[in-house]
Amino acid sequence: MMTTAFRLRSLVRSLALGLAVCGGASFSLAAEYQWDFGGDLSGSFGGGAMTYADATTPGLTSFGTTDGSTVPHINGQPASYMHVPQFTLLEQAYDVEFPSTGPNGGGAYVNQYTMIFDLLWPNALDWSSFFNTNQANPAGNDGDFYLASDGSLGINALGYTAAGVIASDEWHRIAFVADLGAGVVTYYVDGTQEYQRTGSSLVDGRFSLTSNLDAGPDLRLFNEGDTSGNYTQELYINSYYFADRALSPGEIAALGGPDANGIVPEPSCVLLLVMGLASFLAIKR
Ligand SMILES: [Ca+2]
Ligand SMILES: [Ca+2]
Ligand SMILES: [Ca+2]
Repeated sequence: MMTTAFRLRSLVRSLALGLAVCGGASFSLAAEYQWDFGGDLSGSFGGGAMTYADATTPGLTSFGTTDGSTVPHINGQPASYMHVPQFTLLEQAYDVEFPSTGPNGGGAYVNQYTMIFDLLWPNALDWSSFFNTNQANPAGNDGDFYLASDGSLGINALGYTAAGVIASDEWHRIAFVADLGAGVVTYYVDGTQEYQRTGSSLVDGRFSLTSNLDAGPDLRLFNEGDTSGNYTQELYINSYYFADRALSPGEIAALGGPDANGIVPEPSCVLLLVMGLASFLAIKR
């Protein structure tokens, strides 16, 4: 028979372990958000809001499951996806809001973050914007990260990977990891670093995001405002992940390549806390 004091110590130890693993040495808990596109724009965890940016986008957007022929499975497994069209208007696309994310990284905006996309472009590769940090997407305001027609990834202001890191009609897991105050932005494909920008601080510049201190959405996905051509493309997305911290190379490597179950199957912190509680209850019995 366990004493009450022992039970409480066990509970505290379990919770402390969970918090330590979640937050690292600093115990600072980052917010994580994910969308897995099981039929609509609702999120899987994190409480973020993804919405249609205009009234025409819902009719251009569809949801489905890979069939292994028209749309390849992911590692042989059926995956739920959102089918995104090539847009024709600046107003189209998807707005994303991160309500638990405040300013970080030494500025007034979000300067430390990670975005991960499980994506497939079905057609011959051409310029395709991942996001515009200017969520209003005005004419003349470029996207801030692109697939280029040679299969490289990047943007002039940060630099590009080698050509051919992306192939058409293949699922890839693409990560954009920003620590803007440190001047470091790193791109990964399928867990492998393909490019890193280093240099002067980029704090509160074009790559920073608005936060929960700024009313409304903080990011626009898959459109851009360069009016010299159409730099959006038809694509399929299986999963989209955002964290308001810069994930380490080891964490990105551990997440690896695309997965039909999504980028992060469970929010790691909640899972660890649940495991801690479960072990406490097991001891209690
Ligand atoms: Ca921009
Ligand atoms: Ca906001
Ligand atoms: Ca999915």
